[in-house]
Amino acid sequence: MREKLEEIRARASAQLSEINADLEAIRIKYLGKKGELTAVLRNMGSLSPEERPAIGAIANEVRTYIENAIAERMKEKKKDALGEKLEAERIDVTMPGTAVDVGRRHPLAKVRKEMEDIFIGMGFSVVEGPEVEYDYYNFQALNIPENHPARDTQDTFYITDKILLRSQTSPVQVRTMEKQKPPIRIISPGRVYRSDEVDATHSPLFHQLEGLVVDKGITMGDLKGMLETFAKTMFGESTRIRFRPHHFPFTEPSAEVDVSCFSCGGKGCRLCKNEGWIEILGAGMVHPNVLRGCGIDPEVYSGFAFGMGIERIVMTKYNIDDMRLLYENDMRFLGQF
Ligand code: 2U9
Repeated sequence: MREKLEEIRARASAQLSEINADLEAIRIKYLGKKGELTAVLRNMGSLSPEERPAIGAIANEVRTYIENAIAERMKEKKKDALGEKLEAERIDVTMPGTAVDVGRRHPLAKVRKEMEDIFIGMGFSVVEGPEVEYDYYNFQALNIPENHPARDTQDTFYITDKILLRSQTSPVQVRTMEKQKPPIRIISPGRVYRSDEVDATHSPLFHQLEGLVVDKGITMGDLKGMLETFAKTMFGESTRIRFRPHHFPFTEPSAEVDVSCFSCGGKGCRLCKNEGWIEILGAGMVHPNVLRGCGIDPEVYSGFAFGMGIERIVMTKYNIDDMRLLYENDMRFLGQF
């Protein structure tokens, strides 16, 4: 039996030293319930009482030997596996990386935010409102009754006789005046709609930013000073502004406002079409009819309002000659801003 045990130890040892030794199979083969060593131990009963302790000691020693050898090999295998993993996952930090496409704001959103920040800095609040509006808020409350010619230049999309897509963001100011007593100092940016054919300078959907200030003693001088500050912040410190008389139904007096060309400084160039000036917005003193209609007494309060197309500002600022580029979502174009 002694020889049998030694033979088992030698065989197990040889098998365990093979490179691809299946450790679990070896464990079962020798130490498992039906294993060879277990079988030997089970036969101990056939030995004489004198022989038993010595053989038992050897059997235990062989068991410990095999157990330790298996544990040892297991450790080695784990170490090898880790080494292989590290080798396989080795990173060459000198290889050029894969560039990640970083998103950015659309130029319309970027300029809108820039404009909002300038007005917020001057104490304005940003107010938004519905794009689907009542005829009343879009036209009548703005001193544009039925059959007024301004309804042609601001023709929009009708949902019913009385409900339409707003052609300007002015309804937001009307709603604010109805709800809130002066002082009022708000801007309302957002989408507006016009029944226009698409071309390089027109789109049935575009964006406006309008502003309104109502308080006691507001004058055209306040409007001019505020717009000058806006123009200098938006287009550069050396920018000047100029008012040209105009007519809007909702303001009186009204003006169209130009900024000195920020490309040539006013001398005349391609950007300003040799004018030296670029038209950027319309403005005026809020018409008394409009104030009265919103429950504000024009004998006590006065106000100014202005409106500008955000597309026009973006196109001027970045020298873009076709408005459609702003809506086509071509990354080759948008990636430049
Ligand atoms: C209220 C009273 C008056 C807003 C104004 C303009 C002048 C103007 C145009 C600019 C280019 C529209 O996008 S555009 O085509 N807007 O010229 N807008 S004054 O006047 C208001 C607004 C609200 C209650």
